[in-house]
Amino acid sequence: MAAPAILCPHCGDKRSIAHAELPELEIGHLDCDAFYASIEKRDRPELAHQPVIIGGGKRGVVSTCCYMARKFGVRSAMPAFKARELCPDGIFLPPDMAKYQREGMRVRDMMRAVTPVIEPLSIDEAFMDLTDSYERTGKSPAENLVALQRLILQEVGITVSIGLSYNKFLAKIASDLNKPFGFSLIGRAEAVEFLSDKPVRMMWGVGPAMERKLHQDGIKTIGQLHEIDIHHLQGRYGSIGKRFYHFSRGEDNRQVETTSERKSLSSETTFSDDIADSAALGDILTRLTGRVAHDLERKRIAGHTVVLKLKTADFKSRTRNMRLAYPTLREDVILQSAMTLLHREIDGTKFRLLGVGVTDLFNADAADPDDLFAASTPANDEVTSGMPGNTTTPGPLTTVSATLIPSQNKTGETTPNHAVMRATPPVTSETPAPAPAPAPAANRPLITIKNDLLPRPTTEQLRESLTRPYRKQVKQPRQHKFVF
Ligand code: DCP
Ligand code: MG
Repeated sequence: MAAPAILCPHCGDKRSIAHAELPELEIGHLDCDAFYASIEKRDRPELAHQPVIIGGGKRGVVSTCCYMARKFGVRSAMPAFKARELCPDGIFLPPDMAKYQREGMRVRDMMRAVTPVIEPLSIDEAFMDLTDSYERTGKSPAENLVALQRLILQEVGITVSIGLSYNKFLAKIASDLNKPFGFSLIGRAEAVEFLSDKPVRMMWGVGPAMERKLHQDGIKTIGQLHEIDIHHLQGRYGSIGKRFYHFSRGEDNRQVETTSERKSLSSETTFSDDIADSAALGDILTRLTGRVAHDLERKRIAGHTVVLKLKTADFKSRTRNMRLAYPTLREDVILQSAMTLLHREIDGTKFRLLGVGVTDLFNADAADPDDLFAASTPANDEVTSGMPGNTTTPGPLTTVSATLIPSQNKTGETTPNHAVMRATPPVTSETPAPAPAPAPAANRPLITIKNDLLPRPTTEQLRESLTRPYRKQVKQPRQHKFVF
């Protein structure tokens, strides 16, 4: 079965695709071609036949370039001076991020019209799950994708490349096989052979460090991994070793996860000049954290883990996490954790990007239990929780006996709750306190806890309280065969 033939906008050739498994391939990956450059060329038809290079401004790095410029050897992330040497007649343009965001969203909306199950990976690419293609549209996934490719060309005025396969790993590889304006398929029948001579770097999760390690072990192709026992791969490379085993067999059971399942919320900024100074970075972090907290409040969600993201002047990414004792949407708590993470990274290195966010999301109702922030009441003067000041309206109170674990850091100072979970876990139903010898009743410390918060919810209960949009969508795999 062949998809409808369409004309290539570059050479005018008729294009057609055929594959024995075509009706069964249901996972698509779409990636816009030379995205920023294509948008600029669209908007300036006089540049249609010129090599266009985006970037190379103050920072001096190429963001991307059109395929014509690539013929001269110009590439993304290349220093601008090198791009100028390779392509002296190239047209260098500054990026217009707002425009690219807008156009990226247009493409995304068009994808969503084909299937609601899309998983964006970046501004110009996304996975699409077309499992319900026949039921929804009466057409095969391939037919719908070819129509989408043509529609994006007509409506947005840029070309995109599409890969279609039976899983995400292969769909993403396929979309890159025949750029620009490509449409490639990888079926079950040829997957293993196709992968056999491909470089290990092609595998999802293999960056420069893992590639080096594999090369040192004499493994250059995915086919070589196919020959190695799973236990050996796991022993040598850890959990990713298991993935190598499956990838080399063309196997990948990751689902296309829709955007309705928000996984994190963050804010980041790229500086116009690289920064190493601790105070300057701290100021920026404070501002970004304010934005994150504001968004959390607006969306009524809370994060259990604070994430700090840095990119060094030479483009090395550093991501640092701190798991909190409880989900929070409090700006001060997020900031304190993020600052701790930031200060560990300050060593004179110059950074070009700083970001902060939270992940491991919960409904705000499950966040920041009031007792952690409740001040002692006049009736319970002996109560000390070691927590910062009261932020809640006092409700009906009950007093319970409890063993108080003072929250102290290494220097003996009392510290706020969230950032010290590993060192000194607070009393929870999941982390029962060790039972020291009982203190005399008169000296026994008390914790004041709001009545309606007892007993403390378990992690499972907290998770259960997630609102629907943030809960992982479990897709039922489509049945291909029936047993009678
Ligand atoms: N980008 C960037 N810096 C990089 C890589 C990419 O600013 N080092 C930006 C510019 C790209 C956009 O992200 O247009 C999308 O990235 P892609 O990797 O998809 O690259 P292109 O779409 O430009 O080209 P391709 O046709 O190879 O997808
Ligand atoms: Mg692209």
